[in-house]
Amino acid sequence: MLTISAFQYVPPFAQGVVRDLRVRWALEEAGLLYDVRLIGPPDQRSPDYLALQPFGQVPMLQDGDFTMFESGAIVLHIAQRSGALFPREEAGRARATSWIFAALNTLEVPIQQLAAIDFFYAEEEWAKQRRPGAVEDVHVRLRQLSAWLGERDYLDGAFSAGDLMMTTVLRILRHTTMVEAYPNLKAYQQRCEARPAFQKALRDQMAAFERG
Ligand SMILES: N[C@@H](CCC(=O)N[C@@H](CS)C(=O)NCC(=O)O)C(=O)O
Repeated sequence: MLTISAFQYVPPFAQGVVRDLRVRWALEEAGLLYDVRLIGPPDQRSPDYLALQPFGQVPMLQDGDFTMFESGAIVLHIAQRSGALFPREEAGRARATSWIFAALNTLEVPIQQLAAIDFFYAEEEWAKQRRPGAVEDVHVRLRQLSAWLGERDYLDGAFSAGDLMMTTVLRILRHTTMVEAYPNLKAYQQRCEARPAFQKALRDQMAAFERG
């Protein structure tokens, strides 16, 4: 049995980008059924939850008798287990793994820094001064990603866990028009988000917030 953790509620700016979305999407692509453990701030601090996710964050995954944390590790685990998100041949799997890490490490870091400025520190003087540099840092990576993607539909051959992860990272910029500056990236994001598995994952995350 698979169980993931997700938040009972987050403010509107975070709805549809909370990182359990990646895991839900991967599970949907893999055709794996799962339960959801909805948590709130008291759970995040509880010894019980901290034993499963040392940082009190979502998501975590319980897979039978073991538990995992970190969305990248969880998506990789699901991809390895199902085959639905990874190519069959070793070289393709290695490249898809590179794209998962590129999304998390090379793209998400500057994107998250910009998001933190915009959502948490916008009124601070230091944030106003830092923002143009943070925007440029993101553009550097978006330009490079756009150049790599070119006319391709996906980052490396068929849709893979690397595309899944990259799409969820690009979504963090949805409060800006930065992705729109690269028409091939925007089309790529839309192509990936049009997948029924993504749509189901998004609906399911949002449904929890609607229930409150
Ligand atoms: N690197 C972690 C980050 C997880 C993360 O930042 N989760 C957020 C929700 S999207 C969270 O739980 N935030 C609450 C907190 O950090 O206390 C991962 O990818 O799983």
